[in-house]
Amino acid sequence: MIIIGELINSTRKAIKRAIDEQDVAFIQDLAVKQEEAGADYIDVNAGAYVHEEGKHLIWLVETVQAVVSKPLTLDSPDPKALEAAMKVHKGVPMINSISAEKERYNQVMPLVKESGAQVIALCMSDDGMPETADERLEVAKRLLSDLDKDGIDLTNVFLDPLIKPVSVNGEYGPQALDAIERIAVLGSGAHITSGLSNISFGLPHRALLNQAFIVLAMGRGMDSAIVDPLDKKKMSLVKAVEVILNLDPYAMNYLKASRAGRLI
Ligand code: THG
Repeated sequence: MIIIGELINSTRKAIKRAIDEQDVAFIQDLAVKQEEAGADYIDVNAGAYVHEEGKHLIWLVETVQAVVSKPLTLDSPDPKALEAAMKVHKGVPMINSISAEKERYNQVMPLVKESGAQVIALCMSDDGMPETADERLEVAKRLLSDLDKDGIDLTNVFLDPLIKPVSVNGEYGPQALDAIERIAVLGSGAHITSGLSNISFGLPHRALLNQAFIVLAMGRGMDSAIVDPLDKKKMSLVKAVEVILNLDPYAMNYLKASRAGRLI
């Protein structure tokens, strides 16, 4: 599993405060903790600042990269903010995100192409947010075809089926899982990721629902997730599922995590 640590997101109150007060130590502590917990990428999001998103995203990139070696996931729908953040990012980042919306696709595509960055592609088009697995699959196929035509190596692409809360509609769980499986069996070479904590929005014991969902989604072919990596139970379940799906030959990683006292 490719884990993208989600915690440095300005929609969270603590992060908004830290950005407002330019609290370097707070952001850096959270970055280091996520890397130590096993995050492969650290997501940074300054979306709470409508007019100054680029400026704050640059600050987040510089602040986080001063203390971690893992690449960052630049989380913004705004091509200008992405471009500004990419200029200061050391090494190749992941872009979060492109979509099948015409304007966004055309504006973000050159950034992906020129940089060779990895990119999250949202299963969303100008027709809006997809409801059913069928709709997600159609958008996913179109994205794969367009990205391929534009010369993007599909192994650098992370399709995001867009997870919606089961508290809003009971069918959103099954529909998301079906979409994951049907995208996985296309065998395109692209990864599948999602901001899976959306699944539990509006219900108590959210961590429990997120844990259940990540196990089910891995079983259907999801190989990446945008999550809170400080949740030890979830990270332990990921390691256990990797053994069961034979994604961790000879349980090497599992045994290593066990010896290091990281499993619960
Ligand atoms: N897909 C992609 N990117 C994404 C998302 C996605 N980026 C943003 C989001 N969804 C994933 N990241 C987060 C980050 C933090 C939280 C949830 C998702 C979070 N939320 C608390 C809540 O909703 O209750 C906020 C509470 C607080 O203030 O701390 O922590 O789907 N490609």
